Amino acid sequence: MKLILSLVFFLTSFSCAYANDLGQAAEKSFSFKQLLKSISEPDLKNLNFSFPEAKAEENFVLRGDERYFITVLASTKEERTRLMELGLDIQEVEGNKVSGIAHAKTVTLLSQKGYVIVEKITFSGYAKEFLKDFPIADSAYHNYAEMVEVLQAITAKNSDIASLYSIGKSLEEREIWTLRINTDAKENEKSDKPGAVFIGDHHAREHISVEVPLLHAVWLLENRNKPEIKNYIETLDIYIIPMLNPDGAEYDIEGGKYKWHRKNTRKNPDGNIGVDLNRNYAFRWGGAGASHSTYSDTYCGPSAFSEPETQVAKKFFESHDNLKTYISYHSYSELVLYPWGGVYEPVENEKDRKAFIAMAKEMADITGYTAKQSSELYAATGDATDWTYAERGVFSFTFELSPSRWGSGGFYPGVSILEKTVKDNIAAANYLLSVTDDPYKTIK
Ligand code: 0X9
Ligand code: ZN
Repeated sequence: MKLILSLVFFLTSFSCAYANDLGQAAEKSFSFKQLLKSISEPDLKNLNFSFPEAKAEENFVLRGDERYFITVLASTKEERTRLMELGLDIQEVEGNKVSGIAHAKTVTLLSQKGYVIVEKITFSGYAKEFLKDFPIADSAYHNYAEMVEVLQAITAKNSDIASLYSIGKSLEEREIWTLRINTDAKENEKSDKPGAVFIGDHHAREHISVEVPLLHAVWLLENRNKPEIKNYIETLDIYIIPMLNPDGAEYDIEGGKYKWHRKNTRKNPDGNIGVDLNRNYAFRWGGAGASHSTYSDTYCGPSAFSEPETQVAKKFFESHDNLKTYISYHSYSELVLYPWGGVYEPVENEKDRKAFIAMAKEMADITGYTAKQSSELYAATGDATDWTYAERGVFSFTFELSPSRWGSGGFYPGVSILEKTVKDNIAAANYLLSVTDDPYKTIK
């Protein structure tokens, strides 16, 4: 029975997923309200498959996963950076404790070095044996095919100002889709208008970082006639890339159970999977806060820009001279971070530093998040936003979206958190659009 159901589900989703024709997609329409409603209250009854004996949530231990969520004593940013280098993927900082994900080998290393590990837990999660999708309770989140479907539909409906194109392929050859909003230029055509970029999901398991830019795109196009939005659309060049790491995102949900997968799906020569895309950019690559161990979640890769996904991002930023602002979405912790991330020193250029702080504070006020220099958390080299600022002069921010803690859901907070997170972050992103014409006006 399970087999038949899974076959029916597979065929239905396969035919939907690959109905990649804009015309067909246009028949389906997605409204912001409807999407928000569906992400707030997933309509389990209307899904075209049923779950005979499966419960909504079923705990299990991820078999074969040698990682732990640990809490270690460490009180300074220097100590936190050192922990990152030893392979701990820090997620939370509270007083003299830091928590994050560590491979068993890192746990041993930390103990040998005398670090005090005060808590160590194995992963558990939702199990759904026959889905190749999000667990049912989180079905409102968009997987790759569903994201493409939404992007196609909204582009088709707004084809006078929106274009959808691939800026390159992932390692497993998935297209990295980009929705561009520009009244004059389409796809790769040159534009002299000031540009804003929003990128989600450098990190596979941070699925909420896909929802925010995706829903922002829907919202912008739906509200295109509001005077303020109309003005942004007419005067700016807006790029929304909701899923930079599609292979990782799909791998994380494959089998309907979360794998806590962060990196891309590179098979390293020793068999360990993945390179951390947010350690793979070239600026100060491989230094502070990056791990050179393939088993670590913060493995920076064999060389800078070794990965197709970061190469695609590099090419994208290098081929557009007009880009002024950028948000790289991550989760979780509720932070608005600005450069530098790789060193503790502040940005040298005073005007830039002041503008960074002014913009970050404003966006933190709007979202209720906390603004700080990235390296206050821990130093990490090879991240996206240091590179885009250093090499391309783009005012670049890393957002750590909701929730604030592992205990409130961490990477997998469920659907209840989505509505507020999406709405607050659309407001913050719109603020960034409002200053993209001249980021320095924030300090005038
Ligand atoms: O470590 C990262 O790549 C980002 N945090 S996450 O939990 N989403 O992985 C933060 C990057 C910010 N940069 C620095 N702290 N340097
Ligand atoms: Zn991240």
